[in-house]
Amino acid sequence: MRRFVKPRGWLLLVVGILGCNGSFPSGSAPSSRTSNAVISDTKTAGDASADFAGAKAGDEREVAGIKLCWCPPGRFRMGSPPDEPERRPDETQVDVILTQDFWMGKYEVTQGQWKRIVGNLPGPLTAELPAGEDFPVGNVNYAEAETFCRTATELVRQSGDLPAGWEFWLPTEAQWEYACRAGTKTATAFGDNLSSKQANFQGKPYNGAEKGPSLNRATKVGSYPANPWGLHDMHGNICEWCRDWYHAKLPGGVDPDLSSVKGTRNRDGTFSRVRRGGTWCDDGWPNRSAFRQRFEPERRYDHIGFRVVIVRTASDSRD
Ligand SMILES: [Ca+2]
Repeated sequence: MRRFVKPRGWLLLVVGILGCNGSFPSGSAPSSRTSNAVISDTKTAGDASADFAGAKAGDEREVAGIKLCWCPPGRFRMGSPPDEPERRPDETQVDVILTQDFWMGKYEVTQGQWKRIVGNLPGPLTAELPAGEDFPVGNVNYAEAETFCRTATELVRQSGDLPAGWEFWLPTEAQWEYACRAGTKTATAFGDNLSSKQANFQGKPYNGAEKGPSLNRATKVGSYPANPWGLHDMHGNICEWCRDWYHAKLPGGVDPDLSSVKGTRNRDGTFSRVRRGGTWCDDGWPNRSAFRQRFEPERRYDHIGFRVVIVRTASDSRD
């Protein structure tokens, strides 16, 4: 299992602000739905990997042919408020602090990237998921998505394009929602409603938005507007695997990572991982930033793919 590096000095300041239980003290909790807090990062002089880090939210770089956007450390309120239309009970809000900045894929992983890094596509194409270098990978199970991350890490280690202490991985659920929100507190990164002119989903708009097209299939990644940090298709197109096991209660606190903690059982006794973001075959409401879905890690579907993060790790070792 990946081990995170120890939080750096400024975390002490954050914990001091938030209190020992990680909750925001009365009066300091975010009250408007316009922005979340981004904590200014201070790179350690002499840090060998510092040059690899970004400077501000949305900075871009490319590694292994994968474009990435910088997500700074910060805190945010994960989940949806009680008055958000169409919200679900498993979205009860928690406060989260992410001490570790990270790179996140600007786009969903594409078929072209998969073929170049891993080889044959992991599952069949369909009428709704047609072939195309710039179309997302679908029909990929959780282990295969992990394999992509591991293989990409090894590839760029050899080429020297990825410094020690950084690895490709799937995002945690908290990282995913933090990046999806990109500083927003509204139901979506584009506001409190969503049109299928803004994201690839079935045409029924969310919360009174303008009606748009219903493609009922995947599109090339990046065909819809980016969120404030430069990330495309966090809402819609293909749904995205997260690293965590599904827990009915959202993980809060500091750097939550439930990838090794099995959570809520399915009716048949199995467990699911989390997937996020809605798809071309959903209506508008499941494309909200806080919407959560579960899926057993062994299974695959054409409308489920993933995007990568590059995170700081304590070592290059994995379990
Ligand atoms: Ca997506």
